[in-house]
Amino acid sequence: MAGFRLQYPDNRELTGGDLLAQSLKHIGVEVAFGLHGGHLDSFFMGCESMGIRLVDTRHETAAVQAAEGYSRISNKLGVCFVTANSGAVAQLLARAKRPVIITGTGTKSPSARKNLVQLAETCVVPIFNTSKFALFTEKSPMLSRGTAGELAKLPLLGLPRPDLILLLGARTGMFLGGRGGAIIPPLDCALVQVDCDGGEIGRTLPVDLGIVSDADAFVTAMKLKVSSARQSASAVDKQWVQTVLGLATLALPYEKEPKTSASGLLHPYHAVKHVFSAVEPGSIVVLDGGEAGAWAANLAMHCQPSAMMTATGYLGFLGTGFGYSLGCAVAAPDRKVVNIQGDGSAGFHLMELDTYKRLNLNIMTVIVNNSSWGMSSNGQDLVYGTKNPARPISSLSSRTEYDVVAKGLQNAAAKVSSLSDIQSTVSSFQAMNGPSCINLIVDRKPVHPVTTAMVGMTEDPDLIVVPYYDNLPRTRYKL
Ligand SMILES: Cc1ncc(C[n+]2csc(CCOP(=O)(O)OP(=O)(O)O)c2C)c(N)n1
Ligand SMILES: [Mg+2]
Repeated sequence: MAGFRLQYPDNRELTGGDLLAQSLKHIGVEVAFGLHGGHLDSFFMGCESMGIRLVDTRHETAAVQAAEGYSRISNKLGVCFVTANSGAVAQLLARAKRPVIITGTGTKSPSARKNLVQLAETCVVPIFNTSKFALFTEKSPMLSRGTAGELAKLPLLGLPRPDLILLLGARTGMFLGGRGGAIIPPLDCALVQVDCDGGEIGRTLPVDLGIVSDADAFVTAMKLKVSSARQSASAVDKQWVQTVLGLATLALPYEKEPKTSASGLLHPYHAVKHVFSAVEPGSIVVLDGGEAGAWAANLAMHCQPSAMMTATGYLGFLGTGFGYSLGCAVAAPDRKVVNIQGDGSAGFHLMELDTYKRLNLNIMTVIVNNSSWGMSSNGQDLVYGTKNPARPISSLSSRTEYDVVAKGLQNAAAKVSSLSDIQSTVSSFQAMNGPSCINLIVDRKPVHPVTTAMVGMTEDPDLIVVPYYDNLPRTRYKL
């Protein structure tokens, strides 16, 4: 847009509303449709000064449609305005049949969580935490015991997917299934994103409504708005809500698979499940590693943790669980911390076991040891299959004795390779005060579905496969 000279009002200072109105005027806008909201007053004043006609409706939806109708007939830009955050969201919520709230680290203060739970209960909206940080301390029938990853089960089960997702301080990207659409449906689902960082809004997925706001302030404002909206429309499919809340406790198909492989190695699902069934309720679970963390994310609920966090961050950075666990143990000395590692990720910061011992922290490190960079080698299998048998740099030594290293660092430690020893070892380590480490020997197979989803293997010639991130559309150049 070419520059233009600003007009300064005679009787008041220039506001942001003037800037918007004058910019609209400059691109030829003559009419704008909408409904009053206090946040918009400076814009209205600007429109008055600019001679932009304001047409007020009785509902924002009509204003949106009016702007569209106006634009079609006049061939000019159709403009509508809606007031700040909660009004528009309340309307979306009131219409949604299958709404879901996904919270991230942006919603964590106890008062905000209380407001959020009340809001979810009023509107009958299930709350899912992202796996980046999930709190399970609140008691509410609307709170899922699993993380947002549970929503990926819906299409697999042939069940309808959400028609509205409200992201509250939860970044899109790897933890919400990337652009692949496994968690956030690409079609027929309105996406509302609330984030205090405007740069996050729409960063990787197009949003229908973006709101730059502190998530806690937003929830408080919404609570006031929503009760009246909800009374006038109770569109929510309550049976669907119960179904999604039950996803976390659905039996997984691995339950029926043999507990050991032909070569006698433990199935990672069964091994990790046995660990968690002996872990004390209320513990904090920290997830690291590749497949190791993915199996543990499915199974941690067996110990009713108070919190669960994925340490690897949005870029999947391995090894950070040692530091996260240390921070958790210092913050909550009365709770046990379970530090889930792969044998690969364990190598990054195993020396922190020394720190754990010096501070005598109650951290139990579980190294889910498949003698490989499992997610890497399983990914290579998925992409190269039999076409190329090479599996470069994806195996690790099966002779490395992590438990011996841990003992040298004065942690109680054991190597465990049979199911019958898992629960007794976990129980005895938890009963003592101080750090411990279990070298849990498991099989590299089966491949966890998270790996399959993240690798995103496809023969589609229009896509470039980028394992572990979003596939890219293939750009073709004319030579
Ligand atoms: C710092 C860092 N380096 C490399 C990777 C790439 N990477 C992702 S998963 C993975 C394998 C992890 O192996 P392990 O910790 O043993 O867990 P497993 O998948 O075998 O359970 C690797 C190397 C990464 N995510 N982070
Ligand atoms: Mg491994």
